[in-house]
Amino acid sequence: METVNDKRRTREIRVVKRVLNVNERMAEQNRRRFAEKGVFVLNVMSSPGSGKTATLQKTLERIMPEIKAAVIVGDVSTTHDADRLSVTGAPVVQVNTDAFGGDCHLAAHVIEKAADEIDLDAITLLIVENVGNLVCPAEFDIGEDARVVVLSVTEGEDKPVKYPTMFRLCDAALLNKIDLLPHLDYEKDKALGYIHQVHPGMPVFEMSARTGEGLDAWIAWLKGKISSKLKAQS
Ligand SMILES: Nc1nc2c(ncn2[C@@H]2O[C@H](COP(=O)(O)OP(=O)(O)O)[C@@H](O)[C@H]2O)c(=O)[nH]1
Ligand SMILES: [Mg+2]
Repeated sequence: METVNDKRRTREIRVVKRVLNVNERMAEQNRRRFAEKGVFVLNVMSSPGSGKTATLQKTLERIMPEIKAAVIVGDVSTTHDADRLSVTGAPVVQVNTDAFGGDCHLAAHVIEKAADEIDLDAITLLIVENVGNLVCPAEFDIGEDARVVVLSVTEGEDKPVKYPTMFRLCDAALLNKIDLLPHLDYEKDKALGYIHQVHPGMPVFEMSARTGEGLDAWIAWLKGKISSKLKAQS
């Protein structure tokens, strides 16, 4: 027998599915648009404070101007991250989700509008710094070519198993703030074990956005991804 609660649950599931279907269609449209323009899109996700902006600052400093890049950055409010990223010289569009209900993620239609503010003919890499959250952003395809999750050593070892969807769907993980390891009782091997339990074989780049350690391997991986997409298209 279906209870009132069961009916309510069914209705909620249908609504969620509908929202996600609409998002998937929009994401495919974005993907076609970016492919036509020869733009590689990287979706960077993590919990707040793990070092997305710091990592992107250092990454942009190293890859530009060889790779022409732009950034869309999402936060509930403020333009702090856009201010920090603009210093690199890359065009930056800040999205504040408090204008539409304080969403904890960037949906595909938001990326479509934000991309209108960028000259896609002038770039080969569009980086999206998603809203800080290990749950919602993983659910929303935005039309990206690669997804990475930043995980810092100050967050504890078990986040990959607590938030497995994020780690399952990402193509690589950046284990950030390794400069702090001497001051912590963080068990790095335990964290790596959890990551690979959820996503066997996932590339993990141990790095510090503060000292620059480990950035070369991450950047080589990113450049490899960009050139395989561009080669496959030409
Ligand atoms: N010690 C250390 N601090 C870092 C590192 N990366 C980021 N931080 C600091 O962590 C805080 C949050 O970084 P931010 O880039 O704003 O994180 P986001 O919220 O993920 O974009 C800032 O105070 C950064 O300076 C790192 O590799 N080592
Ligand atoms: Mg940030």
